[in-house]
Amino acid sequence: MPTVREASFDLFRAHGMTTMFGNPGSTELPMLADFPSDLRYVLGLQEAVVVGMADGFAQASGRTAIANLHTAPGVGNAMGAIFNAQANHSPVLVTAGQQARAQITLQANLTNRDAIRMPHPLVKWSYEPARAEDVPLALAHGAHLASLPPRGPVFLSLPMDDWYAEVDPADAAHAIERKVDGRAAADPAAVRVLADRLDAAASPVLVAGPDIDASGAWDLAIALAERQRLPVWASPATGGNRLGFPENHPNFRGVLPPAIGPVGQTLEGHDLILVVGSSVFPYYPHIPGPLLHEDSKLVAITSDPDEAARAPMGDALVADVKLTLAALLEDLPESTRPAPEPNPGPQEIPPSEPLNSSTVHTALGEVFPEDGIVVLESPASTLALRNQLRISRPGSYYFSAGGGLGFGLAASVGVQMAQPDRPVVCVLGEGSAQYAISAFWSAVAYKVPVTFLVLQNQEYGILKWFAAVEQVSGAPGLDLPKLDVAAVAAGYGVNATRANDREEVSGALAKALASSQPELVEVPVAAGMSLF
Ligand SMILES: Cc1ncc(C[n+]2csc(CCOP(=O)(O)OP(=O)(O)O)c2C)c(N)n1
Repeated sequence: MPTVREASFDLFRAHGMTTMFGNPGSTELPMLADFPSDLRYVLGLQEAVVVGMADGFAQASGRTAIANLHTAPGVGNAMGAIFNAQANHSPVLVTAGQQARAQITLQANLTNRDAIRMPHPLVKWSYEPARAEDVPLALAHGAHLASLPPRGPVFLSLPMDDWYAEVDPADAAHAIERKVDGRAAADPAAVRVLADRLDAAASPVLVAGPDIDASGAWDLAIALAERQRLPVWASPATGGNRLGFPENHPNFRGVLPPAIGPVGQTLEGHDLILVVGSSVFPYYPHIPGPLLHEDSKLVAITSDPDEAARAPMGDALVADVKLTLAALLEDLPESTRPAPEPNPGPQEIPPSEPLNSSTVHTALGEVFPEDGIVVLESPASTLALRNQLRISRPGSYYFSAGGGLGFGLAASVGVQMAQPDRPVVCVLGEGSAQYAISAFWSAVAYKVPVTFLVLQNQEYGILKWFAAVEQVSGAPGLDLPKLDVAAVAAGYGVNATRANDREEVSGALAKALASSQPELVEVPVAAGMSLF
């Protein structure tokens, strides 16, 4: 009879989940005993890093990733990262060890006494199996659910003595073999109606969201925009954990502002707004105004029923984004509308001393490889990076839709592990780097050759900008003098250097990109927001 452990590891293999991110404690050791050589364990030194790495790995590989945490305190440490994973629609199977069954009721030390409730409301499903022999089936349930739309994290609490129990081989084989396909196509009649509305519209526009990339619909979105001559806006950066459209394409207009009034104003003049693969909309901050101009109608295509249901305006079609765009294209003729105004491309940034973040991103653009990937967490320069780099290939941009800092540094390690043949550049503010700082250790330990670019503006720059928007003055805690990330990274074993002018920045980045080790370039930059 196979043990729970043997059956569970066979299940992981069957799902292609052969990389496990974790931070172990005594409650996890029985699971990890005699760890099989065909699986890979990636140690993170704090649980937020473990889940952040798994989030990046899941998104960049397109497969469910495992994050194995230490009972209640480990889950507690990971909560911010689990929040990010649900906002990113990232399929992560989070497991945590639990006290032995015989000692849960008496609440022995390390008992996660309300294990199932703890990660709510951030996970799609939270469970502790009723019997030890149910663990493989529960893991299968979790792995399938995490990868079904809307993708997202699930949680399993696993008592530490369960791994030795025996399971019925036939039951285990069923659990291991099952495949569940989650791509659901839209009703053809609804697609036909949408195609007719789009074709009949006088001035339609496309808003491209992250699920275009996640569902593999990149080329279809381009084909749709070109065939229907649609100008294209990226969904607001706040919710854009991935890009939905090439930002150097002639039809691309820019990134939508994230607040209610400005979104409505920006889309004014369009009688039909087609939102694909995004919520409507990831608003922030609160700048009120009409949701839409009175002459505008909106239709959203999303695989997430909740996104469809909670939208404050417009119609929605709940279905797989890729299948729906493919079906829509079949029903749509070449439009005779005039082509949209051409994309003006990046703005020239005048030289400044110290460097402006936009100039740093221009320098990055000069050396950024064709197949490069950016993982971004540099809040005051998010738009500058988007505007200067104009990333234009699928699977090339990752950002935290949840906004919880700590995603960027950790996720970049997972993204690079999932895409070992593509160069990954992780762009961080020096404040953001602190929330997952020990991910530098994992990058070094597993020789993950991320290029870290740290912008040192000695402040929480974006919060000063928010303070102005919110008309708040005199708030403490917004300055970060002399935070030396290069020195800290060096302490973890990262090759770290500083660059002070544009040539030094591009030179140091080119060198870092050519390295097969993690490398860090820290650049002192001017305070304030960089928008272009
Ligand atoms: C977990 C978490 N804590 C706090 C915040 C609030 N917050 C948003 S941006 C920011 C400052 C980030 O500073 P830095 O990385 O230096 O970037 P800058 O704004 O200067 O570009 C903070 C603290 C957050 N988003 N997430």
